[in-house]
Amino acid sequence: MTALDDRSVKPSVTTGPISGSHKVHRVVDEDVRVPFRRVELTNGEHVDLYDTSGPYTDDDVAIDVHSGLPALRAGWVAKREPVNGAVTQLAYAKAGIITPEMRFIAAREGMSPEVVREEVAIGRAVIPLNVNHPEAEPMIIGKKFLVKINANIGNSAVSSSIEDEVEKMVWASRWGADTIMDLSTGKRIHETREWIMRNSPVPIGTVPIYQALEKVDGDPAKLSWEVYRDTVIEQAEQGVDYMTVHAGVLLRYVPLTAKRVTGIVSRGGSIMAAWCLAHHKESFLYTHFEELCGILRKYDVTFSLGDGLRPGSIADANDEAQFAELRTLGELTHIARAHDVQVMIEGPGHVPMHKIAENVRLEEEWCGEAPFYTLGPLATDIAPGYDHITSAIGAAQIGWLGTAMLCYVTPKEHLGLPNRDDVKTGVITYKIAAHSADLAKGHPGVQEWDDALSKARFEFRWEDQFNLSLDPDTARSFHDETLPASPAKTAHFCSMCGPKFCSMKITQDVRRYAEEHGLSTVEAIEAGMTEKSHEFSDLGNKVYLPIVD
Ligand code: IRN
Ligand code: FE2
Repeated sequence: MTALDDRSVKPSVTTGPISGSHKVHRVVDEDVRVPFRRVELTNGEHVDLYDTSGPYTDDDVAIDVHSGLPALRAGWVAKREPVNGAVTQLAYAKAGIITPEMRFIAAREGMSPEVVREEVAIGRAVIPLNVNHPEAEPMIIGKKFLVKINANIGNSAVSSSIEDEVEKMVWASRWGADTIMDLSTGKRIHETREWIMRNSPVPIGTVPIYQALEKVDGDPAKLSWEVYRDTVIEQAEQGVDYMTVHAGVLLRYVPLTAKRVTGIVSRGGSIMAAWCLAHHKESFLYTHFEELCGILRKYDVTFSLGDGLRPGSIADANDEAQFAELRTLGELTHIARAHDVQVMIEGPGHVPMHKIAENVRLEEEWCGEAPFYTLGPLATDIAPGYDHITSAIGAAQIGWLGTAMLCYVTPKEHLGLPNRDDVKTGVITYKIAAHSADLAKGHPGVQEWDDALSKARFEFRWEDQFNLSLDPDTARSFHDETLPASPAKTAHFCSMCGPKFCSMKITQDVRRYAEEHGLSTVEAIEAGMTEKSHEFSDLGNKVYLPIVD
């Protein structure tokens, strides 16, 4: 019996299109059909948006979570022939081979397959897809491509169930999460992950040291390379696409954190630091790194080299401990690449805005431009309850500077396990940061979405404005709060300024006046002003006029 046969587990997941849009597929060839979310506009135009939601948002969707999603890539994986003994995207890319995954990604990103191959070959991009996760739709993480976002889910010892976590996975990808990390540390870790893997349309990441720690009853000193290795194999067999490995937390770096305001805040980092100190030995993740490469290579699992010494406060940003670890991650990147294993690098954390750029510069220099994947960073520490915002400020900037994936932070950060609503808030907040970064980078075609929305707004096509927004449901419901009647959805004003003070309406009136009088807009404004000023003097140049009935 597999985990999914367990009928006592009854996940109920959200299905059906996001309001105001429907799924379309761009057919590249007989193998490759790339999904997009199409928003049909009331003026007859449409906008196609990048779509991470998988089959859950198909029109006539019939999802059975007990059987899992269709194995989209099974045929591609089956046809793979090893090159240099490896079946990884990196090995193929280096050998000049364009895989079906690369073709899929090219169509999804609007880039040429050759650019995709090149970026993977030089290690500046990764395609995190385990051969055992055929349900996932191919995606790429790299600075030349759209900035991606990751959503963390997972239960803890005190909170949440398998059902909740499966729905959070579906819910997060519905709103735009490009990858999901299952950080479960509570009960039934293996089963929870099986449910998530088999039903996830996006790549799944994990931190194997968390499960390894569960296996030794939560005592870091009892960890060993063998327990860890077996956990990695167990998870790789299940199909985990990328794994956080805190291999840069070296014994000699631990004292560098002694004077920090917040010490070691990374869970994985603190577990490894505890092990190193307990045994007074170098980290087994570091000493067995090549062996680990051998395991990841077999499944094409991507390394996400963990920032176990990331700063957990503004005071600790960019300190010696953080950059010592980063240097080691650079060393490990080159080892992994030599094994044809894909690598990305995790980054901070808490960093004030003026210290953000240095993080990107050093990561690129030391880690051979491996995709950077950062947690925010939070630009200030003072707003618990709003850390999706403090971190999105840093995330937008670091994304603009070249970070390839942003790990979301929810409003519950530092306070508790996020629920479904927090997951959506985190995802939408990070889509804003990522898209803002894409705009600033001048990524081709990205601005079309903004332009379409702004045109709809200016032309009072309210329905189009709602439907084009990242979160149509919220946009519509906010409008409904004050103007619920359907005529309001075509009215040339909203309740913010009312009919008389709407700047957009006034602009349109000016333009109409110009057209009717055969004037340019500038002339129209002048003519309109003169007309108004005559009116004013005709009435006796009085600002306050007597009321006349
Ligand atoms: C991302 C960048 N830096 C850290 N992260 C994420 O933080 C990482 O991918 C994982 O999802 C989460 C927890 O990591 P620690 O606290 O074990 O380092
Ligand atoms: Fe924090």
